[in-house]
Amino acid sequence: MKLIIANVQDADADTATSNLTGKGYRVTRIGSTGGFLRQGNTTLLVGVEDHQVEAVVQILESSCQRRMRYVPMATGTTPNGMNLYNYIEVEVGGATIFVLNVDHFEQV
Ligand code: 2BA
Repeated sequence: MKLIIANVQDADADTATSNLTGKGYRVTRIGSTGGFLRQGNTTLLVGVEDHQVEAVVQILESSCQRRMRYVPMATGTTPNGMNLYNYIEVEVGGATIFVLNVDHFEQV
């Protein structure tokens, strides 16, 4: 058995969850925050049999889009103390996926 941990953008979380549960996969959603952008994203946990991993990855791939984000980087201050910003462009997503071996699974 495998545990798939997928970090997706909030904008894709509903679509990804619906597409997974619609195919019979069980999903846990956790609200999370990216360490770089410090913006909210969503972590999905999906427990599956080994042979189902590829299908889940394909669903995530088709459910999640790449998007550009513009991140303000402070570059200095004006004489009256206002911050000056440059914006850097960052491409985020579709999904960041980890597949872990599960040693033991049971529901009691
Ligand atoms: P964040 O850490 O907020 O990163 C958002 C996006 O910023 C990343 O998109 C990447 O394009 C960029 N980025 C991240 N760290 C960077 C750096 N040191 N320098 C330049 N650009 C950087 P994604 O790669 O698609 O990642 C989206 C989110 O997935 C991440 O949000 C984080 O929450 C998670 N993630 C990505 N890789 C991870 C990893 N190896 N371990 C744990 N979480 C990860």
